[in-house]
Amino acid sequence: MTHDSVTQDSVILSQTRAGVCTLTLNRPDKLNAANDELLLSLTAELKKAEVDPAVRVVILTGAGRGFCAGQDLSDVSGRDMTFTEHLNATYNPLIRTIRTLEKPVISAVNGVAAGAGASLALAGDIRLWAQSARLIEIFSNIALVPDSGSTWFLPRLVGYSRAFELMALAERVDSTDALKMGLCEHVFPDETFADEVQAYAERLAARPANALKLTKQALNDALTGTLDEALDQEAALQQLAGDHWEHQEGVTAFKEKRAPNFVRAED
Ligand code: LHQ
Repeated sequence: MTHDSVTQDSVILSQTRAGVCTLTLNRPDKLNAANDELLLSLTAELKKAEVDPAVRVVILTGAGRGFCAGQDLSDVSGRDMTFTEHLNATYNPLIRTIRTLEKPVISAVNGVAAGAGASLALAGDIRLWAQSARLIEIFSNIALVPDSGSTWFLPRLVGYSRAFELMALAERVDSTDALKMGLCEHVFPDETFADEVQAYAERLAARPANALKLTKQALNDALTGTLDEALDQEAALQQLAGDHWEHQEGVTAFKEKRAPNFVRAED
């Protein structure tokens, strides 16, 4: 948490403040619909944030009134790639990068999230929505199947049948229903959304980074494994957490009846 920085790129804006890196999809005229440049830049920016010691938390959000309207449909005709090749080259590395990133990623859904944009909204470790945000598993409107992780994320959050219904009917979910269904953790007013998200992210940034990295790894592994595997994984990762200075600091702070300081220059 040593310096603040801003870098500007045509399709992804990056700003780091108080340990929080905000990556903003920046094609507002198209509701941040994704072309290859946007997807590859976003993945590259995430990888940069992962190794930047000034970054402890990453926010993904959109410029303008949309979060992400999915694949840019004006950018798909005349491609010399198959759908499979396209997904494997762009969307899938992005989703894998988010889920394996060794720092918390917040999907800050400021507006409509449709198609692969809905998948991106679901892929964050934490999902914060603006009141006017909505999510549409819109793929079936153009007779495609949900991709970019939606088939994995959505049924885990809302159950099989609700996921199937949302996908089959391409029904839009507003923020009130999203909160009830568990598609997001918090909804904030549009007017204060960016500030609320930053404040939330700064709370996360003050938490023990190593413990959160290991927690993310454990939870992601547990989602696909057995109880036995989870117990073994917890025992192994607990050793890594327990051997880290953060643990000493947490215990010492408890004994000294003070707040722990989990942010150190050497991190
Ligand atoms: C757009 C888009 C867009 C281009 C809004 N593209 N311009 C697919 C294929 C290949 C491989 C990989 O995976 C995928 C996965 C997918 O993501 S498939 C799903 C693709 N996305 C869609 O089908 C969504 C299309 N957009 C919409 O249905 C609406 O725009 C939504 C419901 C998102 C928002 O509606 P409104 O709030 O009424 O906004 P709008 O429709 O007026 O859009 C504003 C502008 O953005 C407009 O441009 P214009 O020049 O007329 O102002 C749209 O054309 C443009 N835009 N989405 N995906």
